[in-house]
Amino acid sequence: MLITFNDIQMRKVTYVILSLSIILSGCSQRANTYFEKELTFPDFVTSDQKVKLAAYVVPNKHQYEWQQMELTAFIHFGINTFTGKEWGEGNEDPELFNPTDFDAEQWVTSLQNAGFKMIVLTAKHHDGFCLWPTETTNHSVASSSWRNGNGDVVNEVRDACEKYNMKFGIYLSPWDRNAESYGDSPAYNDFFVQQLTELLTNYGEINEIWFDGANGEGPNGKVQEYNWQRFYHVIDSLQPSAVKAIMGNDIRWVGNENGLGRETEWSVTPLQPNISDAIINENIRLNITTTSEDLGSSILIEESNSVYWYPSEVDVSIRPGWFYHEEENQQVKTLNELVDIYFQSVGMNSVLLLNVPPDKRGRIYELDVERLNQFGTYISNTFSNDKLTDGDAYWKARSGDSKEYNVIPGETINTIMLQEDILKGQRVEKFSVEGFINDKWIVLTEGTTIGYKRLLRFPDISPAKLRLTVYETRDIANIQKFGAYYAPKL
Ligand code: FUL
Repeated sequence: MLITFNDIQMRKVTYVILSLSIILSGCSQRANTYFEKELTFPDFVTSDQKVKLAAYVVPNKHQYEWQQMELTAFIHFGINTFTGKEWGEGNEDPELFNPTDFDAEQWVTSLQNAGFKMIVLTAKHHDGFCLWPTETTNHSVASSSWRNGNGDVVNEVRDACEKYNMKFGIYLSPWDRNAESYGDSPAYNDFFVQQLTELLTNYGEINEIWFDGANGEGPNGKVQEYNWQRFYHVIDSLQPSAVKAIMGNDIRWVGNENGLGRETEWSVTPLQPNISDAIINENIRLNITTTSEDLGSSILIEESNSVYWYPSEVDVSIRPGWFYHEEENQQVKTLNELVDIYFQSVGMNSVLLLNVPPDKRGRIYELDVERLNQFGTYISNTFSNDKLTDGDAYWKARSGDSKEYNVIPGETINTIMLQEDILKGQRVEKFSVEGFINDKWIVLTEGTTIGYKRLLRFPDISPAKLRLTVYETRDIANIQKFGAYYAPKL
């Protein structure tokens, strides 16, 4: 049978309209009525109905796999490691790049021991120096004497990740202070596409591509206009399972670099990265940016024309800078700070992207390794010890519903974990957790959104039972996990 493009489009539209009517009529037949990654509201839906429909927007497979990693690591390494700068000028001598004891396996094993599942490497930062022997420029490792000019950092990190079964991602800075063509938009876009193509073709599977938003002037004073649609197309064709982050439309920047998620963090939002005039105008109309406090409330959704599954990633460095600086050796974040960051990122419906920059040897500095170890041990000890006997039972809740859970007799708790089954959408808007003590229910903690994971801490207590109440939910809430733990004081 010959199926034309129009037939396919027509079927898609019919399918969406059918799905919409099933959801809106409250029909019990809910299978296949989810909208993967995006939904544009048809004209006929009311404001209230938009919020209900937003509850049926779900992650695509790659976004879901990314979310489940929870802990991912950033590696900032490059010419800045050797000059002590955070933003290189682009005119640095490649000879400066000379790690004396480069060991990518040490990076991977240190991070893996601490529970991290992926490494995102700065293949090129704003200074334009490439960590792989690119054909696009001489400003790369090939012009250094490291490994006699035959070195390839990207390849060594890739191999180490493969050996230890760690996922691998790439940071490729669009802003390039070395490239002569920067600011000459079509020429630089070609150059950038070639770099992207090399990275996405020669290094096996790439799981995340990170485009930051920094966009300075070119050497000629011109500002570059990036062809984002083209970059997306290259990625989607060469690495279809990679998620595109920050200026990409799969993963959203949380909006700060302090390791702090939002108290109310919706993965479904009308926000999209500013990659076209239409998107820029829509973000302006809705008055939203990556740093807005409200990116997903009902009020905002009611005003929107489309919503997207666009979940938050919290990027923060274990040190003050993104690159290694010897003078910051005493400022490696404490275990206490790292644990707070964990609760404020993974525990607030986000993925943590923790930067751990290798030193001039090309190794992660001893103190950073020790901190990673302490962090990994603390998190795994705390969360491998669930104090509830029945928290894994799947629970479907309507607004106002409560459910009781049993605590192992005599156990003390101070931490709660909640998870929604996000394959059925993010829905809970308000909940509380009570403990049954001395024949009375007392409120231990309360919150707004849950999403993939929500962690809450409160003072030590030894209740016999817990009660979870879902006060408000956009549709039936699918609670996949309710856990109670004891997190030791630090
Ligand atoms: C920003 C960059 O300007 C910083 O140097 C760093 O790489 C951070 C993660 O992204 O946009």
